[in-house]
Amino acid sequence: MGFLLTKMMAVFGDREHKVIVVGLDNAGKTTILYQFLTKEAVHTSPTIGSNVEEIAMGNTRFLVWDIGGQDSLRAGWFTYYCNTEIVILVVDSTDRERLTLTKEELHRMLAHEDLQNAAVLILANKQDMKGSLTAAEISQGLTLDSISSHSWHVQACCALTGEGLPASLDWMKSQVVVN
Ligand code: G3D
Repeated sequence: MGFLLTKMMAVFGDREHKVIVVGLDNAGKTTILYQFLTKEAVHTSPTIGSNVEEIAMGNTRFLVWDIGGQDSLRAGWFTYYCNTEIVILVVDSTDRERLTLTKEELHRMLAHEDLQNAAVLILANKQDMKGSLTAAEISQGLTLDSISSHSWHVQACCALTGEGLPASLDWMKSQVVVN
């Protein structure tokens, strides 16, 4: 009976998938979430909390937590990890100086046991800006190739226009369907 119920819930998508959006301050987290809500997906409920939104793509529903990226808030990221299926790491592709700091935060995060089964989507944001690093350069800077413990994907995007975001959502959907 339990199995049947689980199977039915999977078929009808009657389950929310927890997503956390992380990244340093000014990376574009809030702008990306806003794009998701207004253009790429259906906003199914008004703001649940100051930083939680539910978005839906067909039968797939994501509960998205936008976590602040300032120094004082980064220490508390781990409190959001439990049951997270997807981590979206937003990177300001023009911020070369802080790429190493982003790399350290990413690898620290992935070492946390509560994120053992989470997939990671790295958004190389602000591609519209002159001199921005490409997705391949961001990938190299974050040493993504060294990550074998988690499913990951890097996507170039521009939060202002929404470019790259539909592909991101498709990847997110593929991850929760797989799991
Ligand atoms: P955060 O939530 O990660 O702190 P925000 O970041 O979403 O508040 O974005 C920080 C600033 O970057 C904002 O500018 C926002 O408009 C800008 N931004 C976000 N994404 C992009 C992008 O893809 N391209 C460009 N050119 N700018 C972007 P302001 O001026 O409001 O501080």
